[in-house]
Amino acid sequence: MSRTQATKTGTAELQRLAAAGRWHVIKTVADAKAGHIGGPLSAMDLLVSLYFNELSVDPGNPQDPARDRFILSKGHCAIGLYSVLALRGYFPVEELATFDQGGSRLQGHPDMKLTPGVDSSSGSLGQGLSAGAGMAMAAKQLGTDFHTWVMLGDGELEEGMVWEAVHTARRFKLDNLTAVIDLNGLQQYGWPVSEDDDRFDRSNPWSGVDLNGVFTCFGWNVISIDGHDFDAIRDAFDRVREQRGSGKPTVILAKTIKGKGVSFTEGTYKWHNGIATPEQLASAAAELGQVFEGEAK
Ligand SMILES: Cc1ncc(C[n+]2csc(CCOP(=O)(O)OP(=O)(O)O)c2C)c(N)n1
Ligand SMILES: [Mg+2]
Repeated sequence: MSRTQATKTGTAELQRLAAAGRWHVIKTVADAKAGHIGGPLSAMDLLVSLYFNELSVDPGNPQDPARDRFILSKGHCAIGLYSVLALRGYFPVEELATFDQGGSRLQGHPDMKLTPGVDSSSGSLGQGLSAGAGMAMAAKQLGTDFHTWVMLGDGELEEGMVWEAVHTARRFKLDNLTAVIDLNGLQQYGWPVSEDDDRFDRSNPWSGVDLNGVFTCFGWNVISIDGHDFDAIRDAFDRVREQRGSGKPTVILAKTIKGKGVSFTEGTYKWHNGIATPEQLASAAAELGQVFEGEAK
Protein backbone atom coordinates (compact mmCIF):
# COMPACT_ATOMS: atom_id res chain seq x y z
CA MET A 1 0.00 0.00 0.00
CA SER A 2 1.53 3.32 -1.05
CA ARG A 3 1.57 6.62 0.80
CA THR A 4 -1.37 8.05 -1.10
CA GLN A 5 -4.25 5.64 -0.86
CA ALA A 6 -6.62 5.77 -3.81
CA THR A 7 -9.16 3.46 -2.21
CA LYS A 8 -9.97 2.83 1.40
CA THR A 9 -9.64 -0.53 3.08
CA GLY A 10 -13.04 -2.20 3.36
CA THR A 11 -14.66 -3.25 6.63
CA ALA A 12 -14.16 -7.00 6.14
CA GLU A 13 -10.43 -6.52 5.61
CA LEU A 14 -10.20 -4.20 8.63
CA GLN A 15 -11.93 -6.88 10.72
CA ARG A 16 -9.44 -9.48 9.50
CA LEU A 17 -6.49 -7.21 10.30
CA ALA A 18 -7.86 -6.35 13.75
CA ALA A 19 -8.32 -10.04 14.59
CA ALA A 20 -4.73 -10.75 13.50
CA GLY A 21 -3.51 -7.75 15.49
CA ARG A 22 -5.33 -8.90 18.63
CA TRP A 23 -3.83 -12.35 18.23
CA HIS A 24 -0.30 -10.95 17.89
CA VAL A 25 -0.88 -8.95 21.10
CA ILE A 26 -1.98 -11.82 23.31
CA LYS A 27 0.46 -14.36 21.83
CA THR A 28 3.47 -12.02 21.91
CA VAL A 29 2.82 -10.99 25.50
CA ALA A 30 2.44 -14.65 26.52
CA ASP A 31 5.73 -15.57 24.85
CA ALA A 32 7.58 -12.56 26.27
CA LYS A 33 5.94 -13.02 29.66
CA ALA A 34 5.58 -9.24 29.76
CA GLY A 35 3.37 -6.56 28.32
CA HIS A 36 -0.20 -5.29 28.30
CA ILE A 37 -3.40 -6.81 26.96
CA GLY A 38 -6.55 -4.82 27.79
CA GLY A 39 -5.50 -1.42 26.38
CA PRO A 40 -4.00 -2.76 23.14
CA LEU A 41 -7.15 -4.80 22.50
CA SER A 42 -9.54 -1.90 23.18
CA ALA A 43 -7.52 0.31 20.82
CA MET A 44 -7.01 -2.25 18.05
CA ASP A 45 -9.95 -1.30 15.80
CA LEU A 46 -8.93 2.37 15.99
CA LEU A 47 -5.26 1.60 15.33
CA VAL A 48 -6.03 -0.62 12.34
CA SER A 49 -8.40 2.03 10.95
CA LEU A 50 -5.76 4.72 11.34
CA TYR A 51 -2.95 2.77 9.68
CA PHE A 52 -5.00 1.15 6.91
CA ASN A 53 -7.53 3.88 6.18
CA GLU A 54 -6.31 7.25 7.23
CA LEU A 55 -2.65 7.99 7.89
CA SER A 56 -0.65 9.18 4.92
CA VAL A 57 2.52 7.21 5.59
CA ASP A 58 5.02 5.05 3.70
CA PRO A 59 6.44 2.10 5.67
CA GLY A 60 9.36 2.04 3.21
CA ASN A 61 10.24 5.63 4.11
CA PRO A 62 9.28 6.04 7.78
CA GLN A 63 11.11 9.36 8.17
CA ASP A 64 9.41 11.06 5.23
CA PRO A 65 9.05 14.69 6.44
CA ALA A 66 5.61 14.92 4.78
CA ARG A 67 4.17 11.90 6.60
CA ASP A 68 1.26 12.16 8.98
CA ARG A 69 2.39 11.75 12.59
CA PHE A 70 0.96 9.30 15.11
CA ILE A 71 1.78 9.29 18.81
CA LEU A 72 0.67 6.48 21.09
CA SER A 73 0.57 8.55 24.25
CA LYS A 74 -0.67 5.55 26.25
CA GLY A 75 2.72 3.96 25.62
CA HIS A 76 2.10 0.87 27.74
CA CYS A 77 -0.03 -0.33 24.80
CA ALA A 78 3.12 -0.56 22.63
CA ILE A 79 2.50 -4.16 21.58
CA GLY A 80 -0.79 -3.06 20.00
CA LEU A 81 1.03 -0.43 17.94
CA TYR A 82 3.88 -2.80 17.03
CA SER A 83 1.40 -5.42 15.83
CA VAL A 84 -0.28 -2.93 13.51
CA LEU A 85 3.05 -1.48 12.31
CA ALA A 86 4.16 -5.04 11.45
CA LEU A 87 0.92 -5.77 9.59
CA ARG A 88 1.34 -2.48 7.70
CA GLY A 89 4.85 -3.50 6.63
CA TYR A 90 7.20 -1.40 8.78
CA PHE A 91 9.05 -4.55 9.89
CA PRO A 92 8.48 -8.32 9.65
CA VAL A 93 5.69 -9.82 11.75
CA GLU A 94 8.28 -12.38 12.96
CA GLU A 95 10.17 -9.55 14.70
CA LEU A 96 7.31 -9.30 17.22
CA ALA A 97 8.87 -12.38 18.84
CA THR A 98 11.72 -10.13 20.09
CA PHE A 99 9.30 -7.91 22.03
CA ASP A 100 10.71 -6.53 25.29
CA GLN A 101 14.05 -8.32 24.95
CA GLY A 102 17.37 -6.52 25.46
CA GLY A 103 18.66 -5.35 22.09
CA SER A 104 15.26 -5.59 20.40
CA ARG A 105 13.88 -2.68 18.35
CA LEU A 106 10.55 -3.39 20.04
CA GLN A 107 10.89 -2.31 23.65
CA GLY A 108 8.13 -2.56 26.26
CA HIS A 109 7.30 1.10 25.64
CA PRO A 110 7.72 2.90 22.29
CA ASP A 111 11.17 4.30 21.53
CA MET A 112 11.31 6.69 18.56
CA LYS A 113 15.05 6.10 18.21
CA LEU A 114 14.62 2.35 17.76
CA THR A 115 11.39 1.49 16.01
CA PRO A 116 10.53 2.41 12.43
CA GLY A 117 7.16 4.16 12.41
CA VAL A 118 7.29 5.38 16.01
CA ASP A 119 7.13 9.18 15.92
CA SER A 120 7.47 9.89 19.64
CA SER A 121 8.69 7.92 22.64
CA SER A 122 6.05 7.40 25.33
CA GLY A 123 5.24 5.44 28.46
CA SER A 124 5.12 8.15 31.09
CA LEU A 125 1.42 8.91 30.77
CA GLY A 126 0.20 12.41 30.01
CA GLN A 127 2.93 13.70 27.69
CA GLY A 128 1.89 12.69 24.17
CA LEU A 129 -0.64 15.42 23.46
CA SER A 130 1.94 18.10 24.25
CA ALA A 131 4.42 16.47 21.87
CA GLY A 132 1.69 16.23 19.25
CA ALA A 133 0.73 19.88 19.73
CA GLY A 134 4.38 20.77 19.12
CA MET A 135 4.42 18.76 15.89
CA ALA A 136 1.17 20.35 14.73
CA MET A 137 2.53 23.81 15.53
CA ALA A 138 5.73 23.02 13.61
CA ALA A 139 3.68 21.91 10.61
CA LYS A 140 1.87 25.26 10.60
CA GLN A 141 5.09 27.23 10.92
CA LEU A 142 6.73 25.23 8.12
CA GLY A 143 3.66 25.54 5.92
CA THR A 144 3.35 21.75 5.52
CA ASP A 145 0.02 19.98 5.65
CA PHE A 146 0.69 16.73 7.50
CA HIS A 147 -1.81 15.82 10.21
CA THR A 148 -0.86 14.80 13.75
CA TRP A 149 -2.83 12.15 15.63
CA VAL A 150 -2.44 11.32 19.32
CA MET A 151 -4.07 8.39 21.10
CA LEU A 152 -4.68 8.68 24.84
CA GLY A 153 -6.23 6.43 27.48
CA ASP A 154 -9.12 7.54 29.67
CA GLY A 155 -7.06 6.91 32.80
CA GLU A 156 -4.26 8.90 31.22
CA LEU A 157 -6.68 11.76 30.66
CA GLU A 158 -6.53 12.42 34.41
CA GLU A 159 -2.95 13.68 34.02
CA GLY A 160 -2.76 17.49 34.40
CA MET A 161 -0.30 17.93 31.55
CA VAL A 162 -2.96 16.69 29.10
CA TRP A 163 -5.12 19.67 29.94
CA GLU A 164 -2.30 22.15 29.41
CA ALA A 165 -2.03 20.76 25.87
CA VAL A 166 -5.82 20.86 25.39
CA HIS A 167 -5.83 24.53 26.28
CA THR A 168 -2.76 25.37 24.20
CA ALA A 169 -3.90 23.50 21.09
CA ARG A 170 -7.02 25.65 20.82
CA ARG A 171 -5.09 28.83 21.54
CA PHE A 172 -2.75 28.07 18.62
CA LYS A 173 -5.68 27.01 16.39
CA LEU A 174 -4.25 23.55 15.78
CA ASP A 175 -6.91 22.18 13.43
CA ASN A 176 -4.17 19.83 12.15
CA LEU A 177 -4.17 17.98 15.51
CA THR A 178 -6.55 15.20 16.53
CA ALA A 179 -6.74 13.43 19.88
CA VAL A 180 -8.29 9.97 19.93
CA ILE A 181 -9.40 8.99 23.42
CA ASP A 182 -9.75 5.26 24.08
CA LEU A 183 -12.66 5.42 26.52
CA ASN A 184 -12.55 1.83 27.78
CA GLY A 185 -13.80 2.83 31.23
CA LEU A 186 -10.92 1.20 33.08
CA GLN A 187 -7.34 1.94 33.99
CA GLN A 188 -4.69 -0.15 35.76
CA TYR A 189 -6.42 -0.48 39.12
CA GLY A 190 -8.61 2.60 39.41
CA TRP A 191 -10.70 3.47 42.40
CA PRO A 192 -12.51 0.55 44.05
CA VAL A 193 -15.72 2.48 44.68
CA SER A 194 -19.23 2.20 43.35
CA GLU A 195 -20.57 5.06 41.28
CA ASP A 196 -23.40 5.50 38.78
CA ASP A 197 -21.82 3.65 35.89
CA ASP A 198 -19.31 1.58 37.83
CA ARG A 199 -18.55 -1.72 36.12
CA PHE A 200 -18.64 -3.33 39.57
CA ASP A 201 -14.95 -4.13 39.60
CA ARG A 202 -13.34 -0.69 39.36
CA SER A 203 -14.65 2.80 38.83
CA ASN A 204 -14.78 4.37 35.37
CA PRO A 205 -12.14 7.17 35.45
CA TRP A 206 -14.66 9.69 34.06
CA SER A 207 -17.83 8.46 35.71
CA GLY A 208 -20.40 11.27 35.84
CA VAL A 209 -18.29 13.71 33.78
CA ASP A 210 -19.57 15.14 30.49
CA LEU A 211 -16.31 14.86 28.53
CA ASN A 212 -18.03 16.04 25.36
CA GLY A 213 -19.02 19.23 27.18
CA VAL A 214 -15.56 19.65 28.71
CA PHE A 215 -13.77 19.51 25.35
CA THR A 216 -16.43 21.72 23.74
CA CYS A 217 -15.85 24.35 26.40
CA PHE A 218 -12.13 24.23 25.68
CA GLY A 219 -13.01 25.12 22.07
CA TRP A 220 -12.42 21.71 20.52
CA ASN A 221 -14.47 20.03 17.84
CA VAL A 222 -15.87 16.85 19.45
CA ILE A 223 -16.86 13.59 17.74
CA SER A 224 -18.29 10.76 19.87
CA ILE A 225 -18.30 7.26 18.40
CA ASP A 226 -18.33 3.55 19.15
CA GLY A 227 -14.62 2.75 18.87
CA HIS A 228 -15.34 -0.75 17.59
CA ASP A 229 -17.61 0.33 14.71
CA PHE A 230 -15.43 0.59 11.60
CA ASP A 231 -18.01 2.61 9.68
CA ALA A 232 -18.33 5.11 12.53
CA ILE A 233 -14.53 5.38 12.75
CA ARG A 234 -14.30 5.98 8.98
CA ASP A 235 -16.97 8.71 9.21
CA ALA A 236 -15.15 10.32 12.14
CA PHE A 237 -11.92 10.47 10.14
CA ASP A 238 -13.81 12.06 7.24
CA ARG A 239 -15.15 14.70 9.62
CA VAL A 240 -11.66 15.38 10.96
CA ARG A 241 -10.49 16.19 7.44
CA GLU A 242 -13.55 18.38 6.83
CA GLN A 243 -12.83 20.53 9.89
CA ARG A 244 -9.31 21.46 8.81
CA GLY A 245 -9.34 25.21 8.35
CA SER A 246 -11.79 25.71 11.23
CA GLY A 247 -9.05 26.69 13.68
CA LYS A 248 -10.24 24.00 16.09
CA PRO A 249 -8.45 20.81 17.10
CA THR A 250 -10.65 17.71 17.11
CA VAL A 251 -11.10 15.05 19.76
CA ILE A 252 -12.61 11.67 18.94
CA LEU A 253 -14.23 10.24 22.07
CA ALA A 254 -14.20 6.54 21.22
CA LYS A 255 -16.23 4.34 23.55
CA THR A 256 -14.52 0.96 23.73
CA ILE A 257 -14.33 -2.22 25.78
CA LYS A 258 -11.08 -2.99 27.56
CA GLY A 259 -9.76 -6.36 26.37
CA LYS A 260 -12.16 -6.35 23.38
CA GLY A 261 -12.23 -9.42 21.13
CA VAL A 262 -11.28 -12.16 23.58
CA SER A 263 -14.13 -13.06 25.91
CA PHE A 264 -12.06 -13.76 29.04
CA THR A 265 -10.16 -10.44 28.78
CA GLU A 266 -13.16 -8.20 28.04
CA GLY A 267 -14.35 -5.57 30.52
CA THR A 268 -12.05 -6.32 33.44
CA TYR A 269 -9.12 -4.39 34.86
CA LYS A 270 -7.57 -7.75 35.77
CA TRP A 271 -6.44 -8.14 32.14
CA HIS A 272 -4.81 -4.69 32.02
CA ASN A 273 -1.76 -6.90 31.73
CA GLY A 274 -1.49 -10.66 32.03
CA ILE A 275 0.12 -13.77 30.62
CA ALA A 276 -2.28 -16.13 28.88
CA THR A 277 -1.88 -19.84 29.61
CA PRO A 278 -1.63 -22.28 26.67
CA GLU A 279 -5.30 -23.15 27.24
CA GLN A 280 -6.26 -19.48 27.18
CA LEU A 281 -4.18 -18.97 24.02
CA ALA A 282 -5.98 -21.82 22.32
CA SER A 283 -9.32 -20.32 23.30
CA ALA A 284 -8.27 -16.82 22.12
CA ALA A 285 -7.03 -18.24 18.81
CA ALA A 286 -10.36 -19.96 18.23
CA GLU A 287 -12.29 -16.75 18.96
CA LEU A 288 -10.04 -14.66 16.71
CA GLY A 289 -9.95 -17.17 13.88
CA GLN A 290 -6.20 -17.76 14.22
CA VAL A 291 -4.08 -20.88 14.23
CA PHE A 292 -2.37 -21.80 17.50
CA GLU A 293 -0.19 -24.86 17.22
CA GLY A 294 2.15 -24.76 20.17
CA GLU A 295 2.51 -23.84 23.78
CA ALA A 296 3.65 -20.39 24.88
CA LYS A 297 7.43 -20.54 25.28
C1 LIG B 1 2.88 9.06 34.69
C2 LIG B 1 2.52 7.62 34.82
N1 LIG B 1 1.89 7.20 35.95
C3 LIG B 1 1.56 5.88 36.09
C4 LIG B 1 1.86 4.99 35.11
C5 LIG B 1 1.53 3.51 35.29
N2 LIG B 1 0.41 3.11 34.44
C6 LIG B 1 0.62 2.39 33.31
S1 LIG B 1 -0.81 2.04 32.50
C7 LIG B 1 -1.73 2.84 33.67
C8 LIG B 1 -3.22 2.94 33.53
C9 LIG B 1 -3.61 3.66 32.28
O1 LIG B 1 -4.99 3.61 32.08
P1 LIG B 1 -5.60 4.10 30.73
O2 LIG B 1 -4.99 5.40 30.33
O3 LIG B 1 -7.07 4.09 30.88
O4 LIG B 1 -5.07 3.01 29.69
P2 LIG B 1 -5.79 1.73 29.08
O5 LIG B 1 -7.07 1.50 29.83
O6 LIG B 1 -6.04 2.04 27.67
O7 LIG B 1 -4.81 0.60 29.28
C10 LIG B 1 -0.92 3.37 34.68
C11 LIG B 1 -1.41 4.11 35.84
C12 LIG B 1 2.52 5.47 33.94
N3 LIG B 1 2.85 4.67 32.93
N4 LIG B 1 2.82 6.79 33.83
MG1 LIG C 1 -8.57 2.98 30.08
